[in-house]
Amino acid sequence: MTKSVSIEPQDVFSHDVVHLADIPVNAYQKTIAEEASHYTPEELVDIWRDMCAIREFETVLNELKLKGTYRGVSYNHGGPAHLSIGQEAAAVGMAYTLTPDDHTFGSHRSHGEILAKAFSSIRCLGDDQLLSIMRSYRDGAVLGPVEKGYDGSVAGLATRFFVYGAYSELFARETGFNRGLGGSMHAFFAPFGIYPNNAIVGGSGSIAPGAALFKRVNRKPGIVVCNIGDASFSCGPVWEGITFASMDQYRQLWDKALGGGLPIIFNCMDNFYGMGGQPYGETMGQRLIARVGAGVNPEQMHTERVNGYDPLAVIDAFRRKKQILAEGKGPVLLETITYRYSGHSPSDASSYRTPEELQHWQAVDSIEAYRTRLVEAGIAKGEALDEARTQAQEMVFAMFCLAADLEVSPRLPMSSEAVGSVMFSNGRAERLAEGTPELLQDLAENPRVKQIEGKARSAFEDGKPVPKMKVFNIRDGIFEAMLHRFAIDPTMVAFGEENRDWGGAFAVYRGLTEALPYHRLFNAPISEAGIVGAAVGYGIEGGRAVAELMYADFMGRAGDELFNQLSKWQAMSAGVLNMPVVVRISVGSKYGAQHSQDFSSLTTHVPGLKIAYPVTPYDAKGMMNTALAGTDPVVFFESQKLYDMGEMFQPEGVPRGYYEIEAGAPSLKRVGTDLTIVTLGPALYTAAAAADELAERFDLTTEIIDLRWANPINYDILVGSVRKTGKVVLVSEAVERGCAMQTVAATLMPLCFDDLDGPPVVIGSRNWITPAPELEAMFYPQPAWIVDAVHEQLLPLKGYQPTTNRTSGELTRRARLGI
Ligand SMILES: Cc1ncc(C[n+]2csc(CCOP(=O)(O)OP(=O)(O)O)c2C)c(N)n1
Ligand SMILES: [Mg+2]
Repeated sequence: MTKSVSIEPQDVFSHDVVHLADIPVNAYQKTIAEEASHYTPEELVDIWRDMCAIREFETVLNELKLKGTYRGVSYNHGGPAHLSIGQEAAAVGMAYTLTPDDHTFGSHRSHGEILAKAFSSIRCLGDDQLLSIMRSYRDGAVLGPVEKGYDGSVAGLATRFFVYGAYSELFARETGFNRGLGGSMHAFFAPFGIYPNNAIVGGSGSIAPGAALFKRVNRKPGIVVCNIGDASFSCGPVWEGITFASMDQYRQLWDKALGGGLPIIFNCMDNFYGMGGQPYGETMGQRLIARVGAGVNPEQMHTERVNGYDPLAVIDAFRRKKQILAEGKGPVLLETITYRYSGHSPSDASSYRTPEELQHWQAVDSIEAYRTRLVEAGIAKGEALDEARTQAQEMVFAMFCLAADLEVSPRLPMSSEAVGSVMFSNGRAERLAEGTPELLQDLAENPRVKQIEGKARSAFEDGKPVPKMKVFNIRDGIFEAMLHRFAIDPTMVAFGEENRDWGGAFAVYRGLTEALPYHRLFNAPISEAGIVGAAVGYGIEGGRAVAELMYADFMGRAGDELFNQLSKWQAMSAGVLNMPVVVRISVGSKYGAQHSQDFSSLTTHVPGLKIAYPVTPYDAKGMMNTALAGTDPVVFFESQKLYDMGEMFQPEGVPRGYYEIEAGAPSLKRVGTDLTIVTLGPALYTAAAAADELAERFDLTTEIIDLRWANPINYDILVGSVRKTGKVVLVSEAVERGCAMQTVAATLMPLCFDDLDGPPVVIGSRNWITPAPELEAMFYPQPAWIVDAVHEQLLPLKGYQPTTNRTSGELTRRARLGI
């Protein structure tokens, strides 16, 4: 399909000037009297109480970190405490207008924000809803300690519940929201609309847009707020998240009924510092973070700077910005000015700022200033406000004491396998929501479906190879699996670079454009971090996303999203969250050093990812079916060399119907008795060629096992084979040093020690850059390398002349040189 937005020279060459609109700075100047229509006196006092509770929560932590004791209670808190003392008005103002349907994401410094959001959500929810949330959340594990002996209101109980759950989480207690597996910088509580905070600076910047995408695609109410610091605005993934969130297509090309631009506010909590670096005047050049909005879209992201020392100014801004999002004109950028009195962390000696600057901010402290305004406006008497503050402080202190008490709030026992048990959810979900998936056509009418219909499902017919154009190939296998799930799961979306009209970077998606509306299959900006981050946010919200990275070499561009986000959120949430996300990554060749590296081993090293690398159409379809029916993150590698490959190993060819291939199950591709070759990726075909030579020239039979999954791995079939043959070679196209096959070899060694004739031999690509296609044979493992290794390291082959040098001397020489 061609583009509907056409580009014409007479338009783009016409003389013009770009006018930027004014960016409001502290436009809000209302008095409390002028705000009377918006608040009851009680509501104005609630704002004060919320700020006081947050200040107390953080003060307890500050004192503990600095002195080890607070009000006579000693406690050694080993973990981090990035406090936001001074930033309370910004947090309360941000949260005040939000409902539980509005989802916040935050940073390493978000204790104040999550407390403020919880207090606001508690006010929105009825008693029955609150009780049901507290009783069902982790089967009442957090509620138990706080309801004992408490006979106050349900809202009061919920407030205690939240403060206790937060402290418990910070103190690594089983009674924390996530059993203490998240901790201070990652705390969240989804039932109140509080989504993950992120210890990676700017981490939420690429994830939160995925949450907003989920809301749009699945027609969910509410908005998303991405709370990140001023220094994070120089992080690439934040910019990528902003560009992902502001794509024109949401308004220009997507079904209008979905609601237009993504409903997201990027809220910069601008406290003027990173740790010691100063974005304002030192490490960045905008001076005004709000200015960034001017570069994003014609509306300048409706950007503005607001006074975050006045809670009512922030509330006013959020009220107005929510309206903009409701009109489909998002995203929005807000710069909320604030300041932290506390250090970045308690070890911070504040060597980067003067005591005078600190004093000047403390002199206009938001809590005290707001108290004065309430009293002067006659909203409440000073004594009543002080009484409210004391009550808040006592409640917070009591919850701290409960959380600090190891009897009441135990840690996971050291012998526990709890962490292991939540690394994967291992779930199965036909669909992640009810409803009819949106399709544009009867799939039987789809041109690709029809084309595949006429293809041979095996590489050979009557013993003869089927011509390339007529054989069902790996592309088709992935396509069939994806189409199947698209037709069942209404939440499923796919996106990436060149995913729509182009047909996916390597034509795997050809035909999907005709079948799916824009919002289920779309082109993303060239933003690998933005793409994988959005998929993570989409998954966190409960949707199924398939993201595509064009080349494995580009994984570094999405490094944090793959290694810290996609992989870790299930476990950091103690299993509260699932991550039903597949990241398809194509492994290149022929394009030289930066487009041809098999990086599968990088992801295999990362805990929390399932790694698939199918190299036959049968496996590609079955493994994609498994990935798309599961609830775990799967990194799905595909070889560009093999996309056209027909099925050579499955005697009946690739089934037309649905089937799954168990995660971690290797595949016996050829039976033999003299040698085992274990492969991952395209090395299967190299091994097959080597096995042919060993059979023809030396009368040896080789058992070939394709791992298919680099994680998990069921070793049974490998062990059975190696015990039988006593010799094993492991081959993949990843560079040899540190590749996943080294781990498999090291694991097999003790399992099969008594049966091995020699140590397992690992063969990978050379520890070099990938050279030009004409030279690739010196880099990727060749059949002769395998035969050479057998001869040199396992079983001398009579009369054989090796073509490469795999002697111990040569291997140690290379190691010494680091090549
Ligand atoms: C990717 C990354 N780089 C560096 C750090 C270390 N670090 C933690 S907080 C911080 C400063 C962040 O400043 P800002 O984004 O303004 O947030 P603030 O701390 O002011 O709330 C740094 C450098 C990190 N956690 N993550
Ligand atoms: Mg900052």
